[in-house]
Amino acid sequence: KRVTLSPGATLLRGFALDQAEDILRALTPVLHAAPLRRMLTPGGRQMSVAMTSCGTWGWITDQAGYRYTRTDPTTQAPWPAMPPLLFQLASRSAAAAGFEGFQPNACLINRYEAGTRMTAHQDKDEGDITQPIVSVSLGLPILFLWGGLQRTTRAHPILLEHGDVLVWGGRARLHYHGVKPLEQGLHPLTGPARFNLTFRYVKQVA
Ligand code: MD3
Ligand code: FE
Repeated sequence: KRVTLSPGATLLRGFALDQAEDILRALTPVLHAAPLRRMLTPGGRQMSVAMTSCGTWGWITDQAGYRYTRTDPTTQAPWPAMPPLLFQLASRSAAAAGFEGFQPNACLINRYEAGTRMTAHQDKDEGDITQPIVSVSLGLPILFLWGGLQRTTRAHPILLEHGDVLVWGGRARLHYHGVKPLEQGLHPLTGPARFNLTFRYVKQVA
């Protein structure tokens, strides 16, 4: 089922459901090569979500700021390659939402446990806001908070469940968003956790 949340924002309910186990299997070697870690915000606070990346570019934050890098600062190695299954899922999702030819070169992997949350933010480090972002939710459900173009706009809660895919482009690309703290639970495939994958196209001039 396809739901338009606002111009540019499409929820593809259950789009990744039949591939969920294969996706999680493809993530295992990635998480081995680039372990999940809780990074520091530029303000020096530890993020509550554990993150890592695969693809040409990975997103990091530390006391110097937010940015995309070609190497993982914890291993000094290039980020692990994006598994083709993930690339294809992201590209097919974008096309299903009207964004043909999406070729993500970064996949951010977020792992949530009970109490993990993400405060309202914009995703604007990619250098090309004409490209959409595709998000895939796996495991425990969470309340996603979808705001407006200003931080103060009241956010709408949307329940994101296992297998749901969201595509954000066009006018929705710079909307503020976050998630409520994850509730405790146990999922047959992910145990006490929720994984969120976000696929991006990073355009770097340097
Ligand atoms: C709306 N992740 O990784 S996914 C993030 O559930 C992030 O882990 C959340 O926000 C999560 O940056 C939300 C849905 C999402 C992702 C990117 C967006 C919504 C978006 C970019 C622009 C607008
Ligand atoms: Fe985000």
